[in-house]
Amino acid sequence: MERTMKKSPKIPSSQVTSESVFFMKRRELLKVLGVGAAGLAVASTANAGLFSWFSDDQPAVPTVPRKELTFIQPQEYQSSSLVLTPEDKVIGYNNFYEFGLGKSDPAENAHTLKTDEWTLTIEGEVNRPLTLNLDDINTKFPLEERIYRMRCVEAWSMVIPWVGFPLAKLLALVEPTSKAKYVAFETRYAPEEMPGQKSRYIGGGLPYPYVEGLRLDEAMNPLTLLATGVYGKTLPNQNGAPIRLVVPWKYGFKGIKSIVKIHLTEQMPQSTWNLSAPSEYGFYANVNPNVDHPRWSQATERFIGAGGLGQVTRQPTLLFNGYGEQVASLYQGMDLRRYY
Ligand SMILES: Nc1nc2c(c(=O)[nH]1)N[C@H]1C(S)=C(S)[C@@H](COP(=O)(O)O)O[C@H]1N2
Ligand SMILES: [Mo]
Repeated sequence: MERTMKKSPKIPSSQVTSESVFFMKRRELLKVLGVGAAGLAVASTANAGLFSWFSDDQPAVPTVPRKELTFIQPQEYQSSSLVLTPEDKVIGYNNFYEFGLGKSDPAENAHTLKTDEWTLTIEGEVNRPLTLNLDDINTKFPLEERIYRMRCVEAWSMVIPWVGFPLAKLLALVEPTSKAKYVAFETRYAPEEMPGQKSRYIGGGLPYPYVEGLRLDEAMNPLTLLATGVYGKTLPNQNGAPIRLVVPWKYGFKGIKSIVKIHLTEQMPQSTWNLSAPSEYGFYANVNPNVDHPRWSQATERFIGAGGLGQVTRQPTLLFNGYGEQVASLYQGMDLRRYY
């Protein structure tokens, strides 16, 4: 079989952290790394980069400027009934393991990712392979704002106003061949810019680059979005600049960030969380209140809204995250317990 994805050697699952368990405090982490209090002074010079990652007094975070976007607001994707998660939480509470495992790590650290030059290649089972540069990514497709629910497999959720374009429009340009059954995605691999790709302590021992996949019909569904912006501006790095996937009826880990490659294939592609813990994270990952994660219930979720820590809203999880009308037919006759 053709090998399309570059992968790190497989790490035994005993050494892999699972999405929600591994939250080491910086101090504990330094201990694990064998850096004692006395070692810190020395380490701070020798390992300035590493030390600044875990230092308790955070330096000022350089922010990458975000540009205002121009977009339409189709009525069907605006919602009067959904309460938006405030912008500071959408861009401050993230999962992006390439920059660390804590929820604030991506916002603090993702500025090291260079996004001023970028190429996105679409290849494989297509008649017209294509490489887009950053300008193409930002201007080739008319942008829409879409307010979507976002449900992380860790049982928290947000409502996010993305800006982007349907993946189907890009796929139409490259013309999938009759052999194309799946679409594989790959995040940029640049260990010098993404320290989690270099260190298991930072990146949780996942195989990198992060990869994901969809069935072709899922990829063609009108809800499936390539997002280039959020809250009216270009994406901050921590949310997956310059372009990331959004599949609102699936768990958040399907929404691969900072994509450089899209590869159409005949075979079901691999996906990072499935590779690291196959019994916990499936290929389909459809949001489903009736199929629990082996270690926690998926029946309810913690909505991240305007309130502080004391005002947590627990709400029922919705089948297909509330998008059943648009997507349930894709899974007709499939046992969703088996194909989790
Ligand atoms: N490359 C990459 N993409 C990723 C992740 C990651 O660690 N690396 N985390 C995923 C997970 S678990 C979630 S919940 C969403 C979070 O997206 P957000 O931070 O924009 O809310 O990104 C997904 N995409
Ligand atoms: Mo997630």
